[in-house]
Amino acid sequence: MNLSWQVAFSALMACAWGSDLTFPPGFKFGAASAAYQIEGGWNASDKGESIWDRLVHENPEMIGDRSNGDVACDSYHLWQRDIEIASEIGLHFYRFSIAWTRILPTGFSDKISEDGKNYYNRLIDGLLEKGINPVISIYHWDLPQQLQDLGGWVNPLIVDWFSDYARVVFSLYADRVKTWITINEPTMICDESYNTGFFAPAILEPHISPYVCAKNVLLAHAKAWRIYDEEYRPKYNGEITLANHLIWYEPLGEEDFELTELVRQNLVGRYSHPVYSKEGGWPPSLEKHMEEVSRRKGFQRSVLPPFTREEIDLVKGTFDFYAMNHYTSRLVRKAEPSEHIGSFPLNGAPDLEAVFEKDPSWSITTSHWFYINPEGIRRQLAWLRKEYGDIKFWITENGLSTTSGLEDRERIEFYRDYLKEVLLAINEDGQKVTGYTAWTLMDNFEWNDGYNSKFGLYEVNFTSPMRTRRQRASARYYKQIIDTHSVPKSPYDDL
Ligand code: PNW
Repeated sequence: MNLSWQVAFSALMACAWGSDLTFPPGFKFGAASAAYQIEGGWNASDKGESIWDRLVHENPEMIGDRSNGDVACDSYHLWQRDIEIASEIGLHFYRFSIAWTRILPTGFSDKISEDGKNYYNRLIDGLLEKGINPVISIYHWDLPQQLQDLGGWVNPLIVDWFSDYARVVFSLYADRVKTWITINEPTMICDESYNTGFFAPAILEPHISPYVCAKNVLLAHAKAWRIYDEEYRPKYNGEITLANHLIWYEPLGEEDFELTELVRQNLVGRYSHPVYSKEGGWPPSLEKHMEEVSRRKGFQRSVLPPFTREEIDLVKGTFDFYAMNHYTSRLVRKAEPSEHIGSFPLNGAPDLEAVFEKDPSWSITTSHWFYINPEGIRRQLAWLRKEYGDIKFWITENGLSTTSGLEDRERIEFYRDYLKEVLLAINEDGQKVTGYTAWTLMDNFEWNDGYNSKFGLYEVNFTSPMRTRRQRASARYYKQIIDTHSVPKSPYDDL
């Protein structure tokens, strides 16, 4: 069968086994990765040290298998193979991140590394040669240690340090890269890290830092967006936004509706309202709540630092689309008096007196935090539209962790079920979802889980010096999704 016949036939089959399971014309599929998780070459050439280099070397006990990203998938050397597998799947785009310390070894823009610059030049050109669009995340958690020593994300000067770095990256690659993510998942940078102390920079300080960090991350994003908008968009006409990690929160009982809404404002709203709402600034309900909590705790001012009028205007509207990373859901209930409340955003929200639970119907995965609830992705999209209007969405991450094996039936079923919900959002709810990104192209260093949790469409053999990549059944299924522009039956559906 030639390709167009194959597409028509599969679309017909898709219609036959469910409602309309085809994606709208122009819908794009890709896969994602992040520099620290795949590159290795942690001190190759003049690369500087990042906060993840420091964490894994000084605190190996914080990583499940006591491993690190020193070599990881060795993409620093094996990038051609990465392009090859992206091309085997037929990806429309490949989302990867730039290691700040590979481009700017000191963290500052006084010195640009030739080797670092060339590494990403080769990767970008190689992808384009294969017809795969590069999508760049400028920051995916690997802050230069030197900047951390100066306070990192809680020092307001980081707004300039980050935007200087972003300008360097634009100046090097904006001629060829048309889609940009400034910062990946502020909630992991500001909440998960400071609330647990287990995420780089391994500092436990849950009272002040998450909120100061949130403000600085938003200002840094906004400044970088405006640099692109003013200096690069006129020439290259690309698109840029930040990527938010969204857990879908449902109320446990009817009495928990209002609390759940406040929890959503703390995760989604705190990083979205300042950017996507008409009025800008913090979500009003959260701002009011944090003022009360701060006063109750004895502070003279809110721990959620206010924006000035100028800052509100700087941040407001700094998006071209909404980039959503989504994996999992939680049920929310009010904490009992003196009940221990786990850390935000996964287990609870102490400042909101909320406890998070799992619905018994959600199955568990290899990652301790990850329960499967496909409906969550559609409900999350609906909530975002209710809050911020009819904006354009890209799913910039979604995928499943497993332990091992090439016949990964669970991953196929995960993609089938989550993509069906994305289709319902598009076809039934009329949402403008225009792209979907599988996390991840190949198994890689999964942060605190090390190499124990595998999210890859390709398996990587981490005991071989060649870091051999082998195709999983899910990679073939994802290729079929791309080729047919629909959600086909899983190969296991008839078993
Ligand atoms: C994302 N959670 O992180 C990151 O962008 C990736 O680097 C990471 O490998 C991937 O998802 C899988 O974990 C998340 O706790 C980390 O809900 C934690 C959560 C979600 C996403």
